Amino acid sequence: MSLPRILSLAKLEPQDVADRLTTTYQVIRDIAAATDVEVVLTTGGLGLSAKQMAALPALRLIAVNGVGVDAVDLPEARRRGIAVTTTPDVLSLAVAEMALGLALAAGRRIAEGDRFIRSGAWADKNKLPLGMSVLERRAGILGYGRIGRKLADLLRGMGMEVLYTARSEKPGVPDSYRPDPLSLARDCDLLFVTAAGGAENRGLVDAEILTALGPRGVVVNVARGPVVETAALAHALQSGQIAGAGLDVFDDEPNVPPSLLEAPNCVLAPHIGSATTEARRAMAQLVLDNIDAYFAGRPLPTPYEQG
Ligand code: 8YV
Repeated sequence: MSLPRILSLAKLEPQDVADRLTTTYQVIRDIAAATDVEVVLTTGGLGLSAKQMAALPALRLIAVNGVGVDAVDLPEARRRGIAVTTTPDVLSLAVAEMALGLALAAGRRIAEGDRFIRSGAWADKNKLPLGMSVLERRAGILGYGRIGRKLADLLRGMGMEVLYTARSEKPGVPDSYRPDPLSLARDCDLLFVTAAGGAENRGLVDAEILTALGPRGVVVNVARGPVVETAALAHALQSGQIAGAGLDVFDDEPNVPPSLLEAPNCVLAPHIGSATTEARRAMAQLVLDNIDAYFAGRPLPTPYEQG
């Protein structure tokens, strides 16, 4: 019996889970050769455009290896009745950990210190400027979803005061609510951006928010590049309006603009928030579970519910 055909725009990791995919399915990599496929595997970053969907007339399921669906044309998927699945929860700790790491790296000048040694500056008896205590500052979470809440748990566990903003106040949570990003930025020092990407949140962190954050402020973005206005952020870093930034996501990945490459105290990471063996294994397993369920006619384990 021939294996069911799927189109995969992404490679699953680690290898043993990737092998499970290729032994269970006939994996097509070229969209032009996939006009008959009912299932596409993609990533949060790659998504699937309406144009790509148009090339796939038999498409029934878009299985995203990630949680971001901003790159999937959801209205088109809904119009055609195509289901979308994601990999919620299993990557939250990894992304939260990355956010914490970026905050510590920026606040304690860890990446700068590494460059300082390698360039010979330390051996030449130079001094690195003082850093800031990260854990003694107030944290603000912009985007209080699964990842934002996991991060809040970590930060609170380390003794930090945590504030958050969301569309409405969440009953029974231990963190303090602020009704909008501006009041959050005014009242915190570390602004963690964990909000969803997409048109709704484009430019949510702009010049006004960065000014409100102030000269002790650090912005950490593990969400999507466009949620923070790049030009405003680069300007705020260059002019000392804020103290630093830690960025895992960018507008046009993998290209990072010179304005950020040259900005002082800006720690950069190549979109590796979920890139741990543990998280990627669990994500890949969930992708497989969703695809298996589709072909078996069972309910999808983690459908993305379109609001
Ligand atoms: C990865 C992500 O980019 O979950 C997301 O939305 O951005 C990341 O986990 C990717 O989707 C992993 O394949």
